[in-house]
Amino acid sequence: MKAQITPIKKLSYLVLWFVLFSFFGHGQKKSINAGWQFKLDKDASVWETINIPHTWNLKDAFDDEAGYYRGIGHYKKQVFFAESDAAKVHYLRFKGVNQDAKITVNGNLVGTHQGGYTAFTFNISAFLNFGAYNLIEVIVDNSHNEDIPPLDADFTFFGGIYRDVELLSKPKQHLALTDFSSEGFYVNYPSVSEEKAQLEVTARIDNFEDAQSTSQLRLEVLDANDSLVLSENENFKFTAIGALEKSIKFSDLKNPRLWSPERPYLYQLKIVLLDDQGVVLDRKTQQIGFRWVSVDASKGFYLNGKPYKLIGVNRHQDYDAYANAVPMALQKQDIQLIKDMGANVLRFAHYPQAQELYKLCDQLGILVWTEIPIVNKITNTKAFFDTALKMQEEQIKQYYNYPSVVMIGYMNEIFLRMDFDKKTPQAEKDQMKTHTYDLAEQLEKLTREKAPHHITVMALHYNELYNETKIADLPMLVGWNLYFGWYYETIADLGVFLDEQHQRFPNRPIMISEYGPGADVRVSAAQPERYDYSQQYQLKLHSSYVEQVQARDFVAGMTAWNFADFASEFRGETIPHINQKGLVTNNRVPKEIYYWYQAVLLKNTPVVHIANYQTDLTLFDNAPYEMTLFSNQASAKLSVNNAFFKEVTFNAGIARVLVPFTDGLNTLSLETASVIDEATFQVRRIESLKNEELKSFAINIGASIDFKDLETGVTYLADRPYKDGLYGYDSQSGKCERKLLANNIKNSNLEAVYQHVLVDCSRYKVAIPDGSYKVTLYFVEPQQTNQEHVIFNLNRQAEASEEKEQRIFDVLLNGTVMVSSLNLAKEYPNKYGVQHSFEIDILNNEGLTLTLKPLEGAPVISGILIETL
Ligand code: GCB
Repeated sequence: MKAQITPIKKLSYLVLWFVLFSFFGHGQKKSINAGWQFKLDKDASVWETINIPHTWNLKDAFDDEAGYYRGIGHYKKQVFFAESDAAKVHYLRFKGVNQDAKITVNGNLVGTHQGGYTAFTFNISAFLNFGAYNLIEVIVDNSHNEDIPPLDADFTFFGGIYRDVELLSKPKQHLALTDFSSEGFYVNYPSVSEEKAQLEVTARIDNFEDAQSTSQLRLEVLDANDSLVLSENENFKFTAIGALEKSIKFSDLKNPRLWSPERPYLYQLKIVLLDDQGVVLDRKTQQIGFRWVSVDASKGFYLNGKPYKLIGVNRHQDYDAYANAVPMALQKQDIQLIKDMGANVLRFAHYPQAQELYKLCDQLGILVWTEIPIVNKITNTKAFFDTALKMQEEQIKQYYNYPSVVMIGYMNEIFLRMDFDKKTPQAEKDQMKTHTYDLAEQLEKLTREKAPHHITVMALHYNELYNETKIADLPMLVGWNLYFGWYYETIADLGVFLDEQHQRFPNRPIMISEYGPGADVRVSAAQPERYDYSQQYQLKLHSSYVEQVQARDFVAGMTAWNFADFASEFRGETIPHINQKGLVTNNRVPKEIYYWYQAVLLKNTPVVHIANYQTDLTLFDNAPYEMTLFSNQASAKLSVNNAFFKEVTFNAGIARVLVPFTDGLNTLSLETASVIDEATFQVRRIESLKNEELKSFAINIGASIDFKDLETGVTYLADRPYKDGLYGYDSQSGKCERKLLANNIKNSNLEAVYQHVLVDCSRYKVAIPDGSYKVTLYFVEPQQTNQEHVIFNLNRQAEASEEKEQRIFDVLLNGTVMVSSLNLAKEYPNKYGVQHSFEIDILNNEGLTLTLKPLEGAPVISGILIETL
């Protein structure tokens, strides 16, 4: 049966499908997620009932203590099998268990699996009792294991059975389930063009029947209207127990509708396995898409024969209150958010993620880079190499059929640890380079062999080691993870680096696989600068990166780090244990940058957005205030307090407008003929504190950022030198240096206040009017650290310094000693956020003067909160 089908034939086909699918049992798949018993190894005997997805690190990966439980957890469950099930073959499929799993059924070892991000399937038939309950036990271990990647990485290795568990029951002959836990068939597109597409399916069939029998594979391709466009039948004979592989070539499909992010046209492939009586033994449905991709060192990425700039994001799988055990509906929402942002590419980093998401990428039109988690370093053992290779084959076979998947990777920044390792002798490092190259070469070879129509990729960090070892020459496309203007150098140095690489390696296709600064929705900066976590700096960096990439045809594209803030237990940023480089927060609230991407990437949906960095604005003069607006339109109308203000024009999605705010509530609206965005701002204009009724006034001493504590509603304003009538440090009273700490502060959610310190400044003035106040001062000892030295944290040099100076000072308010001989290091052994509160009457128009009188070393302070009593 070939491509051309008449309407009558079509009808009879539909009837046949209906008959085949409705009347014959062809096996069953059900998830067995509910009601497992669980206990941690360390908590002796108490079993708790849980549902899967599950992780045991939900709390301890986010608490004040450094580290989280990495050890063994036990799961068990009873499952009933009827007498009639004895005729079938039964499999357990685990879609994700982090990271080492041992499965037993009725006390018998079924198998083990290493690696937390790929599925695995075991045939459990031999261990089952029919007409009875059967005990399934899983021992899971997320301890560090030198033989299982990842060894080390900037994300939390949550332990547990965190993806679905399925029970599959099949007739004796069925599409293989244990070929690296794939679906038992592989879809290839040997050649695709606008005129015609070739399609080939390789199916692997397992036979558990010890007899000769004839079978048939029936394959059909339906278009999006369910019309049959291709079909093939293949008869074959089983001769013995075992696996059989069949490759089925379809006749060419004329004028295929092509798949692309703009038009993700999908066909359905149906595969049915029948016995000689025509009884259905097994069936599968797979969405397929015809497209072809390539990369070129000077022209970048090509999709369906046309140059195509990839712009999108990376994604980690964890989510706020769920850690890595995230309901599927929420995960799918992520992919929709990524699409709605205008992204055309998604890098699932640093590990394969839930298969449902790849399917959604097929449907929504998002090109995918998938990779296995060999991150930062390797171990030179046979066990590590074997696990890595097996993991890659699992990834390839499990994710092979998604048309969205075009790039397959296997290493991320593999020389990062070596780069920061100052101890290991050079000779040893050189050997490690050779071993690492060796593993990369094996993985590259395996990938090209098993996935001959995909693009192989690898992500590198900013270091010459990749060029020097030539490891960067192995993959077909190199991704550079570049943090110019964040960890090092300036934003503009990105282009310099890209040009230099292109000049030195003119035949190597490259893209930017990661970039981005940390940002916090509570932080706002009038003068954004690196490390300040302001949303303004995030815009500055991202917008420049996009511009620099767009100006260079040879750069295939870019994927922002990261779609969402994600868990990294050892990090100490303004939100403890979180890497804050997301375009949305860890519970998926879009940061302003998300809307900017919409404004530059969305072509057909009009976008207008008023950047809402801060909704409470404290202004210290009468000048208009600069607002940032986003749109993908040429211009839009801005109204202030319901009156037309001006027509604004946009450049690269951005307009900056000076807005004359009035005191109190202000409403802005930005509109075009078809869309409108509105935002309200509470404005407090203070020209002299002396004239104000200050209910509360807070200062982020030593900081250039405003920080709004969302729990109390208090905004800690950026620091400044003292000016009559206002507040600030007296720059004559010492060096008055601003310093930034990179560490978690215990017992506080005010990291963005504590982490900024003003060092060596003895006098601080706040010109508050007469009255009775409660004054709270915030201190932290900058020399204390809670955690071991972390290479990803900022200011690593400063924090690594071993020299500790003694620091003792008196604290005075308007000349009265409130704390004498404050020695933070002595009183607070860890990095505690320390608050001291006092009540004080201000009289005679004297305002408030805070004196930090040094007794030994330089005094420090982080903030002040003044509240009217
Ligand atoms: C990188 C890593 C990624 C980190 C990121 C960062 O280059 O590939 O895992 O999370 O940098 O934020 O430092």
